[in-house]
Amino acid sequence: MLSADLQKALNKQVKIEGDSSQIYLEMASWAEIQGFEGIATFMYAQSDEERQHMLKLVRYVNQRGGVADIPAISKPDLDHTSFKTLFKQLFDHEVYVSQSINDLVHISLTERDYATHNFLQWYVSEQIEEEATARTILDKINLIGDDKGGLYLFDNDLKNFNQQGKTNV
Ligand code: OFO
Repeated sequence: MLSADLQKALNKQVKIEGDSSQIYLEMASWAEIQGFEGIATFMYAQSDEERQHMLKLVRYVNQRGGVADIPAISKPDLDHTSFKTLFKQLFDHEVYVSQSINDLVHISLTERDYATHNFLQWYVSEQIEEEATARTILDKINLIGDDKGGLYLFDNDLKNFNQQGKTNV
């Protein structure tokens, strides 16, 4: 059975994962309107992944005798001045998510809830991957700058990113 504190912390993470899904969705839609099909495809897929992260938590809380709290949808507030500002926000967000997972791991250990600790290890690994992906994308964007040709090629690369097992950005 989950403690009240751990349930609260896990439910907070449910909301964070839901917010992540909305952030990627917002970026996907924006990129689509700008004509960047590859970036849009990548972001739509990431948004779905984040929703899965949220669902996994919801099911876990309920499975452990808790009550999952389904959050309201928040509107993302992103700066679209450039791709650089956009992807920087994404990277910062993933760092924030990793920190939040670390805090959860800490609480589970403090409470000696080893089942939750074990459950959270999947998120720990996932965040390593997501942070690395966001960092790689940001590095590329920093290199490309405002070069239209570079952006075109980058967009093409991202089109196949999800099928390629996230290796070739
Ligand atoms: Fe849920 O992994 Fe990113 O935020």
